Amino acid sequence: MKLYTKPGACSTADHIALQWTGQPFALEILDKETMKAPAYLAINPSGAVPAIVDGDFVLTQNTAIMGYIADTYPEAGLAGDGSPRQRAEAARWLAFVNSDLHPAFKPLFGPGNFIADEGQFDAVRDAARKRVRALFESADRQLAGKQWIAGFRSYADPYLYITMRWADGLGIDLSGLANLAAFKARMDADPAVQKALKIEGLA
Ligand SMILES: N[C@@H](CCC(=O)N[C@@H](CS)C(=O)NCC(=O)O)C(=O)O
Repeated sequence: MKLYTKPGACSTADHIALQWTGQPFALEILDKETMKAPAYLAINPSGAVPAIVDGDFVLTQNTAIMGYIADTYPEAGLAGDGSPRQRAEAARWLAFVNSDLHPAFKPLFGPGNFIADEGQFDAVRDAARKRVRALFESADRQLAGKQWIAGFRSYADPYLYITMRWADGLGIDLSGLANLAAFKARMDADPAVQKALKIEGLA
């Protein structure tokens, strides 16, 4: 299995998930130019990461890729113990990160994609910061008394972790969210996380 990633992007979450499996995999690290070059557009015409290629199977979309990794290596427990309930919990929190939290950052990364008037960029960014903070508050409540967002370690955790790194980089106020801070510290200390970050040049 080969993963295409861009350092620190949502694809780094898949990289961490693959490291957690302990299984061999290949990695291609892209940048903003190679992501839009013909060789990669042949794999993902939208020029976005992540993508994986496994033999003749090409897969895009982060949640599908996480599911594929989890199903390929069930012993890693990335979707829980295989019971319908744990699979649903893992999928629920993966969806929370991919469908709610990740898109909430988009106005911060590119306000011009949401409004043409540059004079309104700060207002768009402020609204996005509030939305992101509210979503992290909800994750913090979920993490009360838990080490991992689904209640057990799953593929949702590295994706949540990557969004926390984005929040750090953007200076989003996460003060007072102690459960989330403890989660981030746990991930920062994880050897597989450190390995993935080092390989992507982020450590
Ligand atoms: N719906 C896609 C979104 C993936 C996505 O937004 N990827 C970002 C990086 S986190 C990307 O590659 N954006 C295109 C770009 O940076 O040009 C998925 O879930 O995989």
